[in-house]
Amino acid sequence: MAEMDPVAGTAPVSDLDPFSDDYIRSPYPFHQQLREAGPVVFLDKYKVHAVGRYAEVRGILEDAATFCSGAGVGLANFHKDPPWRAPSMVLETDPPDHTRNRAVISRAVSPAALRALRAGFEAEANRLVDSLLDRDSFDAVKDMGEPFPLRVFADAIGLMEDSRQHLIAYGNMVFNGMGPRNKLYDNAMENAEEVAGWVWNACQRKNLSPDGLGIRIFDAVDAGILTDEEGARLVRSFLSAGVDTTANAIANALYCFASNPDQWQALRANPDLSRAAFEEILRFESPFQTFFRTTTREVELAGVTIGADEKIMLSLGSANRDPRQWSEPDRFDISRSTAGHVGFGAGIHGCVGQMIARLELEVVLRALATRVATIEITGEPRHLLHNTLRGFEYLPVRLGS
Ligand code: OVM
Repeated sequence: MAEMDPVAGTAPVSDLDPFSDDYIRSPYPFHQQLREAGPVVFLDKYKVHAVGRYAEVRGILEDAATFCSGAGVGLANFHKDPPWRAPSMVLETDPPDHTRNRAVISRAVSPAALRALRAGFEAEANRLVDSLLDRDSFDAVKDMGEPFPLRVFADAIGLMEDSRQHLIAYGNMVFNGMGPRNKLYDNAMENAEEVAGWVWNACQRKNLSPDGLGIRIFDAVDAGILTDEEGARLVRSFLSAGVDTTANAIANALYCFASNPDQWQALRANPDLSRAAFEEILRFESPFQTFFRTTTREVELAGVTIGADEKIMLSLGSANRDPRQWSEPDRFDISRSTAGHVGFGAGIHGCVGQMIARLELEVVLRALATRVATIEITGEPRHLLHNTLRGFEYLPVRLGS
């Protein structure tokens, strides 16, 4: 226990560092320490509170009036430190603006719009898996996780073709930018101007295909609900949130199945479990590990008083493996009930693109389950060192027919 800090209040003070290399590479033992230290702890290194138990994580996500997003959902408090980019109009806003803006996105990703995408997503998943099948070895990240959303998701949005690789760099900026100003933050921002410039250009109405989802945002501009700049900034949310997340989910999926061959055989035997399997992948290896909220007033949480305008770190990855909520949480089991996992968040900010993510992962898992007998890791994987996302930098695998 470190010395009492005035901001800590009565919370146990912890020297855990969720942004250290050790923690990032292997977070689960640290999650356990976080949960065992108490329902609310104070991270001495960053001077913020943190929650790792399911009940408090979920409770905070569902109380957006007390735990707001408008001051940013990373470590930085926008009230004190101005953000590196114009704030997101959904992620980093509160009602009533959030409600209005989210409705515009929801309309663009309607069930009918998504139904129209399925056949194309399936064809690309089948083509990709066929091209990788029986290769000696390939990189699940660079050869599968990244190319799939860069093709199908970017096409669905109606994005221009050239230089789409910038989306990976941009996702890195957005998600590493939610952490402290460490080396991961600085490395991600290295090429910030060029990458953010490309993305901003890609979000403009004149550069979006007339038959994609992105241009639908501009219907709200035509209706006088948003300005042109706001329309582009909402399209930017698609590009920020929709690529790195699914890219990491695909690599994490291959890792989960390669290291649990019995579960792979269960999916092969019943490919209709693909959708359920994705939920278990999200619970077990959540691409989205941490999020912050900011208190709108002094609040008492699980007996700890937290001051107004203070940041709280929510460990989604830890909540998804809290033994208070899940039986045998460290077992990957595609037949378990995953209802209530927080891999997509929860409450008013719950992932607005989750049906697109589910569609992408379902077709990928189905393409694999109907073609691939064995998934093997063929070399030493390297976990991604990243302030927010969990995934791989390098994951060599072989798919056997
Ligand atoms: C956004 C945004 C960025 C990153 C993540 C996200 C998970 C949204 O720009 O709105 O949602």
